[in-house]
Amino acid sequence: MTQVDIPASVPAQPAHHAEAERKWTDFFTFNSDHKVIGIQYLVTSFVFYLIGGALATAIRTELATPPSDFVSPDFYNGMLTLHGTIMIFLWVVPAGAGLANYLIPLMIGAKDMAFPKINALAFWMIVVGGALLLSSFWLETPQSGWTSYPPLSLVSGKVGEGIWIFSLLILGTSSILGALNFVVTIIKMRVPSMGIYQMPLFCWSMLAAGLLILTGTPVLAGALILLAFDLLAGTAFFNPTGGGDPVVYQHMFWFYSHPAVYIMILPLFGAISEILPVHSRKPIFGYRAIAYSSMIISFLGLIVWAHHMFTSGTPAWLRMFFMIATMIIAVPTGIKVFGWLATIWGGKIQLNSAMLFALGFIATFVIGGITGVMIASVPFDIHVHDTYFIVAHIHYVLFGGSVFGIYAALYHWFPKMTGRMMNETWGRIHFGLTFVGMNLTFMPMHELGLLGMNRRVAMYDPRFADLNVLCTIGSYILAVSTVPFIVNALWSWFKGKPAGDNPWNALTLEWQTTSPPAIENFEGIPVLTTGPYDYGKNNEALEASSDTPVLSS
Ligand code: HEM
Ligand SMILES: [Cu+2]
Repeated sequence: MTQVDIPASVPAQPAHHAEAERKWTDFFTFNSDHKVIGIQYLVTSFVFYLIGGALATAIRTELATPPSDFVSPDFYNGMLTLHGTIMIFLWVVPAGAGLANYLIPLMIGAKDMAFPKINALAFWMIVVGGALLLSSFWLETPQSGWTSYPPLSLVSGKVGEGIWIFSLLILGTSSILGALNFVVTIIKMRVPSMGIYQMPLFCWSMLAAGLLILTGTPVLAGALILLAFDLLAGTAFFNPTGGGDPVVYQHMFWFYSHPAVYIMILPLFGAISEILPVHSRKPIFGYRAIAYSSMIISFLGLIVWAHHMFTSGTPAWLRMFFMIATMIIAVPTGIKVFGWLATIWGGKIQLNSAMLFALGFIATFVIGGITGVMIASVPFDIHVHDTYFIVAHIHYVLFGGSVFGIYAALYHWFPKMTGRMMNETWGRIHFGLTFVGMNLTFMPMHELGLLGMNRRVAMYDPRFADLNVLCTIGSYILAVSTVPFIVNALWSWFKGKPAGDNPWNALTLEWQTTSPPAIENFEGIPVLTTGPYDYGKNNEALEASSDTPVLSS
């Protein structure tokens, strides 16, 4: 990164210290401060993670033995549908939005998001959509999985399916409103001294994710509205008994839902790009390559959806196109991974909890990426389609790529958000249990899939029993692993060691204000005096003391 010239005169701004301190009750109101909203998103999505995780544990308990004996088959389908839906739409996507809300204005030196009220609205829509979805437990559970393919979804119960559709429409709208805010804020509200190439990589990845949300989500909304008409008004867009085409639904659904994996992972790619340089005290390797690769991933992500439909009667020539396009995504992703490895290579690595989770993120995500290239290959996919190999792949990508990344980000930015440090010993225990539990749960599923165990089943052939026991033990370890995190987070929030403003000696702007930041973030307009990743470059003093100011106000 190059040094940025300091403008000769900076307009004076009144100080904001006079404003009142934050009250805990603020978190239960329609508050438009992006920091409150960020924490609201993070806490709410974590609660949904616990609910989705409890369902996963129940699913694995059913699958511990071959017969279907723990819950009724209908309830099993309901749990499966809700587990997938909650994990994706109420945990990973909103957790990314929470990080973005908290960090973007701080990282670019802005006072708030571009549209603060819309921002608050987007958050509260998550609560409404989530509550609506959970109400299905008391009314009727949706039965047709998180993909809700017709014709099954048109015959498996109007109430449950209707709840599922409307809750997803609310969550999708929330996501669009959030993305609008991220994109406009990043483009319009950077401090004058921050050019697009002085922007932290997290902002680049949110720009890419935001554009993807704005392109893909309306198509999902279209599919859901048409599905609602078929379900409730007797039209036949997708209903084959009336002449509709169910495959059109699959196209529309995956046009959103394939990019959705990048919507989930891009924010965490960004977070990892922030965390690695700080905790290895080295500049990021290949800033522009990592920034552009986010944009390329987001474009390619939009043109590969039909790899989910290799077995839905897709003609061979079209399969070739989608196979090659899918495999090409491995290139920009590989650029990121090699950039990260080159960043930590030879660095002064601090193996704290944030860094452990970041390294766990890379390790597990790479495994999911490799199985991704395998199933992108048409002949292999035809063999493992709808088996546990796919379940293993989804979870390596989404657990490895999302959950590890979210935890890494929470440990890294917790001191900024609360002004206190988290306990490292408990953090390491949390990491160890999560890493072992995750691999024990999902690694055997690769073999189960190759042996031919179907996904989405409550009972199976007894020859699969041993491997399933391993998966179930792993899932119990995962359930237990959240306990040290919850205890640590709550305890540290109130009683943890005070963190100071910049405990990691980081260079990005969010660390150059108080922890937690004042209501309008900075006193005056911050001015950049160093690039975001200039560790060990022209500021030796920074390495020595945490209080060296790197910006003036
Ligand atoms: C907490 C640990 C987790 C466990 C033990 C777990 C376990 C499972 C199991 C057993 C299934 C059923 C597979 C089947 O029978 O078809 C499943 C499905 C699914 N899981 Fe998880 N899961 C976990 C976390 C997650 C996370 C974090 C995500 C996403 C962010 C996720 C996303 C999904 C999705 C989308 C499906 C549906 C797959 C399908 O449609 O076949 N899971 N999970
Ligand atoms: Cu896909």
